[in-house]
Order: sequence, then C-alpha cells, then structure tokens
Amino acid sequence: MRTQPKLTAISVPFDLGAACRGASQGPEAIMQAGLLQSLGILGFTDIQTAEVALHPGGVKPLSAQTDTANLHYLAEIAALNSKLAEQVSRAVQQGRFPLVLGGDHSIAIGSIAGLARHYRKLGVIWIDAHSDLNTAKTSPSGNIHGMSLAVSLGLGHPLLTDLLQIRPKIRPEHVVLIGSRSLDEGEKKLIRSLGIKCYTMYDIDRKGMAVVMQEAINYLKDRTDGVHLSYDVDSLDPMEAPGTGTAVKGGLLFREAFLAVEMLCESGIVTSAEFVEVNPLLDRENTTSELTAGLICSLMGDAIL
Ligand code: B3U
Ligand code: MN
Ligand code: MN
Repeated sequence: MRTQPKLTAISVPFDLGAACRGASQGPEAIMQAGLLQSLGILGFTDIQTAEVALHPGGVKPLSAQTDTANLHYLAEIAALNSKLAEQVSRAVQQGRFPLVLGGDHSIAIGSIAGLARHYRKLGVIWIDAHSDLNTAKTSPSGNIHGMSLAVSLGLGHPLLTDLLQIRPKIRPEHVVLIGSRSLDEGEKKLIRSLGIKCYTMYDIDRKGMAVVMQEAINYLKDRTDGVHLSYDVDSLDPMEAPGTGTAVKGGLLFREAFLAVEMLCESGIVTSAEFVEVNPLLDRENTTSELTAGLICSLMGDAIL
C-alpha cells in the first residue's frame, strides 16, 4: 500500500451562512458514516481531528443577530472563518492535508484564506449547482453561503475579504466551476467579465464528465501551485443527494460525481479539500452523508480494484 499523506480532518459545525438550519450537523453525520475507519483502511495512519466552532462545546451566549445590509450573520461568519483560516493554515504549515467538513459553503471563506497564506497561485475547483459569486449588491437572499467564492476573489465586505490581511486570496484565472445550473444574473455577468472557466450541466451533458475533468485538470496543473477542491453536495442531483438545503434538479449523477473525484485523485493535483452543505435534517436514511464519505474516500485514493 502506498504511503498516504498526513491528514487533518477539520469539522466545522456551522450553518449561519445558509437560509435553513441543519448543515451544522453535517460533520457529525459524515463521521458517523465511518469516514475515519474507511480512511484508516486506505492506509491513512496519521489522521488528526479538529473542530472549529463559533461556540465550542455548543454553548451559545445570548446575543442579537448581527445583520448588515443584505449580509445575514456577517459578524458571526467573519469570526468563525477567521478561526478556520488559522486552523487550515496550521495544518498546511505542519505538512498535513487539510480536509474540511462543513457546514454550509460560507466556510470556504476561511478554508481558502488559510490556504492563501501558503499558496500564491492557489487553484480552486468549485463543484456546485451554484457559483456562490454574489455580493451584498447582487444577492437575492443575503445568505453569505451564496457569496463565498466572490469573497475569495476579493469582492464583498472587508470583514470577509480581508481575513489574514490577504486580498484577494485567489485569482479568477485559477478558478474552475463545475456543475453550475442555478446562476443569478449578477453571477453570470461576473463569470463573463472575469473570464472564469465554467462547466455548466450543459457542458457536462455535451462533453461528458471525463472530458470536462481532464480539461479542468490540464487547465489548473500548469498555472497553480496548489489546488483546493471545494465540493458542495448540492452539485449532485437531488435523487442522489437529498440531504442538502438548496437542492436543484438536473445535477450530477452518482457515477459522474465519483468519476470527478477519482480523476482528481489520479491527477495528484489536489492539495486540500472541503465537503459542504450536507444537511442531515433533510437527508433520507443517511444517503447524502454516506455518499459524501464515499466521495472523500475516492478523492483520497480508494482504488476500485
Ligand atoms: N444564488 C442564490 C442561491 C444559493 C447560492 N448558494 C446556495 N443557494 N446554496 C443565493 O442566495 O445567493
Ligand atoms: Mn455552494
Ligand atoms: Mn450550492
């Protein structure tokens, strides 16, 4: 068996970036699906676990919700992500692969911030039904999980964009979107004006997932010094992954989803990953949490034969 990297699994039980509650129970559900045991079987003998929470131990002091113009829970999200950034940065510093378990997708702000301290040309593969490229001005909801990629590109409120005093964290030419099918007008404009590489479901249907992934891998391989996989489980079709807050029809099928992570594994380009938006309150017989644990194992090297 090949030697596996040292790994830090960082649970982030947080859901204030989303419209509905429940994604905060995602990390626990993914763990309950046997993630650490399965990784152990794959030869990961050095796994550390960590938790980043706004209120460690689950004790929540009474406080008013802090809302700033169309940015729900801005202060809480900034605080959580600044803690997460430090934790992710520490893992990289120690030569460990950061595997972040969400939580809603607003936590990508902290993951990417922590990585940006170490990678000057960080690539990001954003597998998601959405592009999360809204700002307070364009967002139809005010939910910050729909803004995290824009924030990482340096667009948005300074409390979020300026974490760790690095801005922007990533460049548009280092981002690849895969699985997009629910984009707001402002997001479409931004994708076009910044020239962000975007593979919608149309492209996946036309070219097939294998071609799309190979193109994405080739595109990032030469121009980046590390690649972060940001995997929103709502990229999957709701038939496959019902346990998520903003399911959108017409998504990735089971085999496409697995092929994508298997090809990423084979490419060897991924240096960190996060899996977000698993909501056990909406799940059916743990389908989504078990599927997510399976995707993580395939990304980390679970060979078929
Ligand atoms: N684009 C919409 C919906 C959305 C984005 N991300 C999720 N939902 N999960 C928004 O609210 O920004
Ligand atoms: Mn998302
Ligand atoms: Mn999404």
